[in-house]
Amino acid sequence: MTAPTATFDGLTPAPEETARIRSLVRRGIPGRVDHHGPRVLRRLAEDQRGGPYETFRVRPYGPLIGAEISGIDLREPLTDEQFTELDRALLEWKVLFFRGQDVTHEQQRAFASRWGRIEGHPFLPKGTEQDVVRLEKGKANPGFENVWHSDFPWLAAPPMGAVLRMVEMPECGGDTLFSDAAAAYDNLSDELKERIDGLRAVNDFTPSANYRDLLTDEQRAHFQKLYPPVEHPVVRTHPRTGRKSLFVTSIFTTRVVGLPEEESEQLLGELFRQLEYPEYQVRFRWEPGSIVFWDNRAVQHYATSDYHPHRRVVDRAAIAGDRPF
Ligand SMILES: O=C(O)CCC(=O)C(=O)O
Ligand SMILES: [Fe+2]
Repeated sequence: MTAPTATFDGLTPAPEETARIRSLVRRGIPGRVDHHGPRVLRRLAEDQRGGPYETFRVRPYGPLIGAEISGIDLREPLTDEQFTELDRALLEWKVLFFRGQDVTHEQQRAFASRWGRIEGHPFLPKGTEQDVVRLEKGKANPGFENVWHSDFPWLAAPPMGAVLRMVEMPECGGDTLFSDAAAAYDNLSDELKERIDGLRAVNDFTPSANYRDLLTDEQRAHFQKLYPPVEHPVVRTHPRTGRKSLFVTSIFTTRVVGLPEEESEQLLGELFRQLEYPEYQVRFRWEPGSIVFWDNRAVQHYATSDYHPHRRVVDRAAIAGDRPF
């Protein structure tokens, strides 16, 4: 057998065509794979301690992100030892899953409050009754959180995390996915890391609210005054672990400060895409009694909207956070 040559079948691309495709791929053309093979999957910062844990069991769902915690009853107040270890587990795994927890609204609030003040939804009136917010989906109100995002990056100080409790499940579907934004950063080329170092971007709720028709014109104007567009770093540093992570969100980040529009769009597009690699993700399949606690400084999430017209109801306690740096 002789080896096939470039002209043998008329299909093998000429070397210059191969070079053209390679260069398109390197520059990140949507839909073309830009890198395959091993990825950098660092779960911990160099000086950060992971397990072992003594007050509960940990079952990782993958090597990088997401672990199920068992042997702990969330109806009871956490002991200091449990709190300290859960806090460490959250930093290690970025999202914690609990199953079979038959907790009340109050117990959910008490659990989340160990990490800080509970914040209601910025669009709802303030008041303790509404601190734990109910997200109710059904026939007339399909799920729309099916876009990669972190919560409220358009606030000056977005929440540090959220505790979400399943209240009413569709028969199937309605999974929630989480992506490790530090892994998304770690895997950028050195060239790209250098390019985005120190850049800031504008974050604004308006595009998503416009898109969803969530607010009347009057309400939108009111909230725009209350929550004007805010600048945050494109790469944020986790205040507890020191890890750097990508902090741009396709529905909320409108532009990179100081770049012409086209360049800003191209750069943001490339960054948004980084969160989509399955190696950085975990997908949670809910059950009745499931509770999920995520670190909003470390992950982005995506709630699948595949169960319409069925009902799906969750209660969410968001925990106050600091200004990203
Ligand atoms: O319903 C979910 O699984 C998550 C929805 C969401 O994006 C959120 O609660 O922040
Ligand atoms: Fe969310």
